[in-house]
Amino acid sequence: MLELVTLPAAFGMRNVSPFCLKIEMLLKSLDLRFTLGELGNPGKAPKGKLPFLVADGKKIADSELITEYLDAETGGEVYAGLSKEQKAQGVALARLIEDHLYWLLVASRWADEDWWPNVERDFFGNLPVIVRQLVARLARRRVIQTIQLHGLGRHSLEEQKGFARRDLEALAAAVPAEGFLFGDTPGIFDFTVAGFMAGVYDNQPVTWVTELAVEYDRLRAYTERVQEAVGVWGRK
Ligand SMILES: N[C@@H](CCC(=O)N[C@@H](CS)C(=O)NCC(=O)O)C(=O)O
Repeated sequence: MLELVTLPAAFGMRNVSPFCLKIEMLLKSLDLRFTLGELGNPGKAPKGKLPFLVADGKKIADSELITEYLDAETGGEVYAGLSKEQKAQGVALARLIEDHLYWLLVASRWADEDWWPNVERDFFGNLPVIVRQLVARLARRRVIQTIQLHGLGRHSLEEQKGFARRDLEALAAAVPAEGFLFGDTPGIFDFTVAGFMAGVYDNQPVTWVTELAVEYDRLRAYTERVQEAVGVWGRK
C-alpha cells in the first residue's frame, strides 16, 4: 500500500498543493491503491517540502522523483507512448509551471497584504493563539525571502503580473482545445498543468493570478477536462 502525504485542505481546496495534486492524479490514473496522509508542517517532511510518498516503508520526497519511482515500479507506464519530443515539451512545461509560475502564485498568496490573512488562517489557524502570529510571521518572512532569492520577488507587482500573463499565455497556447496534451487519455504532463491550474482557478478567495488566468477560457476548459477524466479534483 502506498501513502501520499500532502498538505491539509486550505483556501477552499481539498488538495491545495499543485505538486501533491499532480501525484494524486498520477496514482489514480495508474490504478494504484493508495491512501492520502496529511502533514500540516512541511518542515517535518524528509526534504522539508510536500509531497512525499511512503512505499514499502521508504519515503520518497519530491513529485518528480516520485514520478520516476512510479515509472520504474510500473515498468515504464508513466511515460509509455511518449516520443522523445513529447517528453521534452512536457519537461519544458513542467519547468515553466513549477519553477516560475508557481513562485508567482506563492507571491500572490503570501506577499499580497490583502490576501495574506487567508494564509495565516488556513495554514496556521490550528496553532495555539499565543504562538500563531509569531510562527506565521516568521514563515511569511522566510517565504518572501525565498521569492526574493528566486528573483521574481524583486519585481514590482505590475512586472510580476506581466511575467504571469506571459506564462499563462504560453500555457494556454500549449494545451489542446480538445483532448489532452499527448494522447487520448491524460498523462503525467496533463496532471502537471491541470494540477497546478486547478489551484489557480479554484482557490478561494481568488488571487491576482486567478484574475489573470480567468481570461484564458481554453486553459480553464482543459483544466476541468483533465480533472474530470481522471476523477480527481483539487476543489472540495
Ligand atoms: N520540487 C518539489 C516542490 C514541492 C513544494 O514546493 N511543495 C510546497 C507545497 S506546494 C512545500 O512543501 N513548501 C514548503 C516549504 O517550502 O517550506 C516537488 O516537486 O515536490
